[in-house]
Amino acid sequence: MLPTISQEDEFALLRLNRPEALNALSFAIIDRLSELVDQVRTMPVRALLIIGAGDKAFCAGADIKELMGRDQASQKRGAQRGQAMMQKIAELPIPSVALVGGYAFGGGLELAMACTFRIASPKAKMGLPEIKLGLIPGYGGTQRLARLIGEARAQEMILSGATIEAERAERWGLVNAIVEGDLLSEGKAFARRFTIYSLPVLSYAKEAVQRSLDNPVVEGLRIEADLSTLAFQTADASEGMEAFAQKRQAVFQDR
Ligand code: CO8
Repeated sequence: MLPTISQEDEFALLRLNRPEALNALSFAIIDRLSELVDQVRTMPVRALLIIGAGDKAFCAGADIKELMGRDQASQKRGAQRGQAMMQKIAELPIPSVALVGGYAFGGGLELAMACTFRIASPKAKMGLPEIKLGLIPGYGGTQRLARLIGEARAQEMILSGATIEAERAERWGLVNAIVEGDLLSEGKAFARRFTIYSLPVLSYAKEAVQRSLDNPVVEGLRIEADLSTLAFQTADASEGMEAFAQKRQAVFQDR
């Protein structure tokens, strides 16, 4: 079945819905995800959570059976479709959290890496095993993994196709936290550490950090000066500073 979106509390919850194939990403699923991410932009939500159906997998990657026998042109278009969908997630103004409850392999890990954060259950297993198929990652993995964990570890994972356990993923900075218990409740609790703040200010902060990775530091500092000025001009900045001076809790209104 295709993925679904729903609103739970202040969150958009995107659920991969193909447990019988460990939530593998067919092209129909990628296209649906792309539509759903567009929909998220219109929802009155403060963060996006992405979860896989079933207790075995977040997502086992691109649908390998569908990839077989494709010609060069359709392979390239396919990679670009997956990349574009994941880039849409990365560029959302609200933060996103991948809830990795089991396997996150190949395109599944790439989907998780397109999110702002990843939290994992202790049994989660992650990897980019494309090399074992005679392939390399095609949905952003070669770009995002090194940015997250550094070149040497990214090369180690991509060139060996090795699976890493949740514990090592946390140590390497691939996941933000390992959580026991119900993954969705834990995901909401994790996200509430930042969704309590002003949404426009959160989006400026997220954008400034993201753009630091694509720009030389001098250009990044210019971007930071611009975005921090935009944040400074919000009513929420006035409220936050006033609340500090008055020794009370700030009440942000997303403006
Ligand atoms: N694609 C299609 N079907 C899958 C996939 C997948 N990626 N992963 C699992 N499935 C299916 C299995 O075929 C099986 O179906 P069936 O019951 O009909 O045989 C069902 O899900 C259950 O899987 P297993 O029986 O294999 O479950 P296990 O618990 O034994 O093993 C594993 C779980 C270890 C996760 C195993 O399923 C596995 O290794 N899966 C493949 C992981 C992988 O290699 N992922 C990377 C895929 S390539 C990719 O993501 C990017 C490619 C480049 C993109 C460019 C595209 C244009």
